[in-house]
Amino acid sequence: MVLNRRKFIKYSLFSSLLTYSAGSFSSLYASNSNLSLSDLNIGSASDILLIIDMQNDFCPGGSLGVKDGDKIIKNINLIQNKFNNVVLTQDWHPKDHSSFVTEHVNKDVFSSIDMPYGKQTLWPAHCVQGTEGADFHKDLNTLKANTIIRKGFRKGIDSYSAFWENDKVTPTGLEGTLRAMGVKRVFICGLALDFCVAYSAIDSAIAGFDTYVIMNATKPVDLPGSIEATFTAFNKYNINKVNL
Ligand code: VGL
Ligand code: ZN
Repeated sequence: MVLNRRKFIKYSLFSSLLTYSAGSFSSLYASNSNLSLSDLNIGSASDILLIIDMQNDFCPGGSLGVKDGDKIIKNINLIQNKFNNVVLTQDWHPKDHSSFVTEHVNKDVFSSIDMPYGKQTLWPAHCVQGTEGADFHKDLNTLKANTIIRKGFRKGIDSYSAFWENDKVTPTGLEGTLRAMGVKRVFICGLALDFCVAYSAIDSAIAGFDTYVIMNATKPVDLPGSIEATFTAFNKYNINKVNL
């Protein structure tokens, strides 16, 4: 995605964290933990791998393509082999979804508007139900997943988190599914680190699951302030950073 930073600073979703200064992201982003998946004895019935939104529109060439978004697929497929429980999420919007900038008059892409449930970033149209952009990337192994959670399919509500829509009252059903399965630890990878991965990790931690984000199997959109806000939230909610 091509972003004009100066233009988007004033539109940051994270308006309370407008301390953006050029160059701060790469150093923040590089501050991964030394924790390795191989130290954590993963793969029991109480561990789940949650793979967020590995769809064509979030990969290079897609309408909301994340830089190098496709480069993490190799690691994601390797990681899947270590888990017995795998859940995929799929952003799944109607073609007139209210988060699309095309549904609003005189609004810029990546600006934000007030929705009944709070601030909402306006995105280019993406992941429209039944289109190629909404399909999983062809290199992603989708055979291992036992559950696919679709989100964002209600016209008036966006959904970043795999657990709750952005109104924070409409559940996706994932929490109940994980509880019924006896899941205790949730490992999260996919796209994008600073939006759907971050919101999913926060809701996972709030739900009481031990939550890990696999840093070398995720990539950020990187709007001004978004990575910094993500890591601040990871500290606040005791979300662990881990590497393959
Ligand atoms: C996402 C923006 C809009 C994501 C989904 O998967 O991070 N970002 N819809
Ligand atoms: Zn979306």
